Amino acid sequence: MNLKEILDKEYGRAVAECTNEEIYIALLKEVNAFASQKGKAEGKKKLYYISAEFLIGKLLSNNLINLGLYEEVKEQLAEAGKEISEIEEIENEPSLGNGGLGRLAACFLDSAATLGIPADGIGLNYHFGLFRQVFRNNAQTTVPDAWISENSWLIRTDTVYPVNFKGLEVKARMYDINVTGYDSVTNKLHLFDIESVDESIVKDGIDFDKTEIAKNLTLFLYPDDSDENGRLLRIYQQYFMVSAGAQLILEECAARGSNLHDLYDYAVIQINDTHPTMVIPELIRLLTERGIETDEAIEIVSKTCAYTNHTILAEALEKWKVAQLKKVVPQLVPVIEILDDKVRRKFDNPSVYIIDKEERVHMAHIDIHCGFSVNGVAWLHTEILKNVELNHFYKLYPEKFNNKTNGVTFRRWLMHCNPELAGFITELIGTGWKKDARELKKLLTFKNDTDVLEKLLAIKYSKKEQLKRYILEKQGITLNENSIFDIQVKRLHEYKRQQLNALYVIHKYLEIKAGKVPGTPITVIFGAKAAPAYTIAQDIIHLILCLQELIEKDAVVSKYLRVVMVENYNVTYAEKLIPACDISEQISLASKEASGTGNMKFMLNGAVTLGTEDGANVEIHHLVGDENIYVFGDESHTVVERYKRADYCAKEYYSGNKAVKRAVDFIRGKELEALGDKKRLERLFNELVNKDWFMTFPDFDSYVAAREQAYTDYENRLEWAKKMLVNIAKAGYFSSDRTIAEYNRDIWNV
Ligand code: 26Q
Repeated sequence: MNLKEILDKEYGRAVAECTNEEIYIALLKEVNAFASQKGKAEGKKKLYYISAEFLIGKLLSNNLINLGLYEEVKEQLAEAGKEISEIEEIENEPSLGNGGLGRLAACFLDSAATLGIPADGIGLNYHFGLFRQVFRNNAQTTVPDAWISENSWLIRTDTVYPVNFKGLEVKARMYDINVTGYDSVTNKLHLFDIESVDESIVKDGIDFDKTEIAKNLTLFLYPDDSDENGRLLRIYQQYFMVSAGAQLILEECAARGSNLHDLYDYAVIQINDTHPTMVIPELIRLLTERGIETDEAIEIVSKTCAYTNHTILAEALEKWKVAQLKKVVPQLVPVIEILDDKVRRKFDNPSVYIIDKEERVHMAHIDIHCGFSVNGVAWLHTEILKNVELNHFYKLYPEKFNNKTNGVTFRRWLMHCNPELAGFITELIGTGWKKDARELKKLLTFKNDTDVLEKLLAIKYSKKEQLKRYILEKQGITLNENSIFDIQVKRLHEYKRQQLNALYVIHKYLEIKAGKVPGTPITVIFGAKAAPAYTIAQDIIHLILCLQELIEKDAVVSKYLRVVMVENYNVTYAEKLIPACDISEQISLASKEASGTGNMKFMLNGAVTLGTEDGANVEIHHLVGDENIYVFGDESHTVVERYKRADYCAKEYYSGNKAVKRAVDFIRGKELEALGDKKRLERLFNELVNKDWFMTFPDFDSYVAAREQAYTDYENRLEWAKKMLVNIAKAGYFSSDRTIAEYNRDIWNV
């Protein structure tokens, strides 16, 4: 790519004379043209990955890397005195996802394109995505996060489908984003939108009139669903996505030669959690409309659809009232009733019915009965689904259940975010790992090579310096690059237990006050958005921000311990934080985190995990061995049994454990009251002492012990570097290329 020529043609100016924005726009056009030239993966059968979330992150560097253009563009920019990072700054990050599930969908598209699999994504073009988080008075506030501009990666297409709601017909227009594979083909992400969206109805943060569907349908991802109109809006969004998606799939398959009776030979639809479940009744409806008998239509669809479960939290399992569906999509209700009727005739176990006795539709039950595959996202998660949560279904359909341990794309999560480490790995073992991540194992031969270990430490240090510069610029906070970076970044949820991390911070603060200072200073970094209606999550953010301020103002303690909560944690922030991390906090209550994918990204970048035996941490532990991970806390069977017995009493632990009591009491002590909101802090205190639903107290002692051990071990720099090296070397298993190859082998067969 000749940047000079491109800019000369576009603007008649030299590279150095162009603004960053002009360069960005020219690159965007050029990259899209390049991507199209690559051609798409072709074949009779195609995978459609349908998801309410695609957390794709910025695309410029990602696409340049995948198209093999990154180095030359970077060099040409440097010749003109420009840094590619300045050009990256121009791009808005589309926040079309909440967290793990959405980011996984983006990694999967990257890997499918890389492996040359015909695979497109189907989703929604939310204008504001998820909210942008702003801290005010030590609390989270929310504002719309507009990302679409003339110069986004969206390509408007001429494809339009009608979508019918009760009393309202709208048009779904398809927008495409190119999905570049690494040294491979270009697939598509199809995002549907309606023309009549009106961004001006958003007032006062992220509030808007939830009843004006034609104006608000694609404004936000998961608008506050704490009121009835919000819940209905979610149904509108889901149906809009699946109806347009189903029409696209039928049209494309017919064009490839399907007579629709053989749809499953032309399409496989992976349903990403239950949010797109309505695609099943919608496809059945569309097939019968096209003259296929209902029974056959059900069979065709059941051979086409596969379902991935991402959570075992009861409250996240979607159930819609029949009455709600009737208000929005009455045409689907008879189809769902037929499906339910079939289930009732076949099985006399109410726990597997689709419609329960309270007239609620269990979306996951539709997926399990009417799909040919049900998969969990990590070994432990799938075991829990089979043996506990979905055991009734497992007994009916053991052959449908399978595990697909998650993975992440190494293009974004190593080559892009940590070129220093990627380059060093290539120096040591060649380039083969980029196409076959298992080759990272070759690094193990350098386990006792002091030069290699020292270089690893030097790279980590430089990534800490870079993060320091970034946070200083963004938030005006100065980190100590010589401290231990101990990081927990992920959505805020009680089961993820940021509150346990915060209790440790209090504990450490009090220990330092008492004169027990750590050998190396510690920087505890948090990043998390909380759902606006999730009160306790907001309270936990408040606690963390108050602790940040308290310690900041304490001249003595702040020499040894600092807390920093980064604002508006997103993919771009993750790309800066993860390479700079020493200790990766993965401390969910065992059995609750389906997999986690941050854990994999940290490991790949040479952080050592401090975690519970939960989700994919179990597999990380197995791969790296006891020496190279810090594991603590009760195991999942203990937790599951404790829930079953329903005899957990937080107060007993609180009264019986001095360290727990001291840390918890601090939440409503005078130091924090002076900085924070008494009501919030009291509420959090009471929640912990009287409920502690995610059982932080039983794990507190072992957590403190494991964390102290990690800090002690950190002092021996070469031994620590060995742990880093083993983590990097063993991370190959967590490449999403491996995950996608398994999906294709066991489920998709495209
Ligand atoms: C449901 C009902 C009403 C409103 C919102 C929702 C809702 C929204 C988003 C439910 C779930 C989600 C997102 C779930 C999610 O991100 N799960 C994560 O998926 C990752 C990829 O498999 C796993 O690694 C994580 O462990 C899991 O938490």
